[in-house]
Amino acid sequence: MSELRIFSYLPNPRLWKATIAARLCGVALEVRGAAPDALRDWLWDFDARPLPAGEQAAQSAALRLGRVGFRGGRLYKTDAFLAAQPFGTVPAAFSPDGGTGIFESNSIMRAVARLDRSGSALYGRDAYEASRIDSFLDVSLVFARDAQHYLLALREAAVTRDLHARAAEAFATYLGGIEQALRPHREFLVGAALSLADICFFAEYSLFSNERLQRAALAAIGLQPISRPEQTQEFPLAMNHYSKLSRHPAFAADAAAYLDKLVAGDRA
Ligand SMILES: N[C@@H](CCC(=O)N[C@@H](CS)C(=O)NCC(=O)O)C(=O)O
Repeated sequence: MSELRIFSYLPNPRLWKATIAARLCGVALEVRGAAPDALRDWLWDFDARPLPAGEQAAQSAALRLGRVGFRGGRLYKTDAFLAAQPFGTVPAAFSPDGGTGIFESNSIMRAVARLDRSGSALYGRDAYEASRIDSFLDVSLVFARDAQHYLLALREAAVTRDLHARAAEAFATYLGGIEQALRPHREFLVGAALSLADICFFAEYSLFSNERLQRAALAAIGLQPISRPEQTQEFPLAMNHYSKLSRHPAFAADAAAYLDKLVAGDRA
């Protein structure tokens, strides 16, 4: 039986934070979801499910306006969903009885680590390591916020030079910190083993890399992707760490197809 249910659009690198952690510590997850546009015809609920056209009228009380990533679109979010998920966002996780909602992908990942009974120490070996992991998760969220504005603007064909410049600055700050943390020859971001900090870095960098699929839209306004390989030579330790993580079976299970698509896009 699953120990945590998660509803999300798919694929979603932020969901990988939980699925990678679950694979590493043997926690059973149930994931429900579909492609972003398909979620407009889903009922957003603990019992999230596709809403057939014939049932949509009966759910009209659940209609709300989407904001982030679904801007202006109508979404079917039940009152119970909003009671459990007050910000109304996905990924949205629930305890097995649906009584407790957990939101924000970093917190959902932490929930998985707290359910770990395998002794994997993904959330650190003591209070100091756990707190250092939290530090990485916090800076990742700051980066993620700027990245989200930029990526959504790219998706909505509304990117500006200003948004690109802000994303480039956030990227350089984030990668600079990761690079520094791995100096001179550290294998992991915290302590001597893989932790939630590494998983979070991997997921956020993967999501950001999605900008590479919008190369043509960027070129049209005289810009280039920020995460292009030659630029990341500035961050050799961070990129080497990312590349090693991408080959780890627990990471590749989620990321391989997504990353292959990016590489194919670079060659096109
Ligand atoms: N920082 C959040 C981001 C969650 C988020 O913003 N989700 C958006 C989709 S990208 C959403 O669910 N929007 C629903 C709405 O606007 O109604 C996380 O990491 O989980």
